[in-house]
Amino acid sequence: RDFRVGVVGAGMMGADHVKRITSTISGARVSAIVDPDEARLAAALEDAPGAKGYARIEDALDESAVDGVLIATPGFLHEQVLLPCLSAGLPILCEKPLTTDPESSWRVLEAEQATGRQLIQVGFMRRFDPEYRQLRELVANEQAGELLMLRCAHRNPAVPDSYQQESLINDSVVHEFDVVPWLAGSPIVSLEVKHARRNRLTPERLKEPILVLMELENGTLVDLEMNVSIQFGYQVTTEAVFDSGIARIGESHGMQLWHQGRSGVAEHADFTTRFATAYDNQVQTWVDAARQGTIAGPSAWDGYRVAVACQEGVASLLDGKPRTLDIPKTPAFYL
Ligand code: ISE
Repeated sequence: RDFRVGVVGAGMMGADHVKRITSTISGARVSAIVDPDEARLAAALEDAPGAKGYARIEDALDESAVDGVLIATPGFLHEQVLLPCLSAGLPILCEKPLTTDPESSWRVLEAEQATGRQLIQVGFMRRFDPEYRQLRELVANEQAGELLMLRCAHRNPAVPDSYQQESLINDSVVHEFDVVPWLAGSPIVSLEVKHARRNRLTPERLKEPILVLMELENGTLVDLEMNVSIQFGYQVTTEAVFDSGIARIGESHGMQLWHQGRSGVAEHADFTTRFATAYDNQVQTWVDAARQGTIAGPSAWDGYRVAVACQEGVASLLDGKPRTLDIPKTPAFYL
């Protein structure tokens, strides 16, 4: 029978995942949606025939209504949803970040280890994007030589009112903190955040764009332009510099239109379309693995490492000083 997924949080990402599981993912269906906001809950339930609504995850667990849980609440609520789901021994796909600081991530690691097996996959979906996978393969096979530098750009047209200065790191750069070491095959050892001239179109409470510099253990240098008021569209690109070549991913593609004196290709408006394939691949892979009692993507340990990078990233965002990352040895449980 189908794997029954409980989606917790029916905001933008949660609602998107409900539609995805219902229409695209095979072998699974949404059996429960959890959200304390009645209007959001009712809207999401319309996209999931047969699913039941709950205000609290505990109520869905008490009724044994789910075989696995997809957590798509805001990050600060993740820990309180993760812990009861771990106690129930359920496979979990947790949207990024795992939690919003290293201490709470560490508590989650301990709770997961107490269950005796890895139950958590973290929603760093870029690892499931076809072009990111191709680039990782190019790094590994050294067809163009060794990787020397990565030049990344992460641009959003605008951000919601809930987005704060720290969100530049905790909500946005969090993706590069996961995907860069995965691409390069080497962990981040230090980082530094610099401010560009302030974009006059950014909301009053924000100061951006920023430039994040990272150094990896193997000497690869990484620069990232993080920009959340670029207006024109959503764009995430990477240029990789090798001994004897460069590679670019995330460039605009699709139909080119010559019209009214210009030529061009349509841009994405937000991440739900830019990373649609990545999200589809991620959720399908999670469902297939969960049915076998395993995970097949970024682990809670990856989530912990990223939480440490975010903590140092926020510190550097606030005082401009470089930071080194102090990550403990990977526990045997996660090897
Ligand atoms: C958002 O939360 C995401 O996860 C997107 O992938 C990212 O591009 C955006 O900047 C974040 O706010």
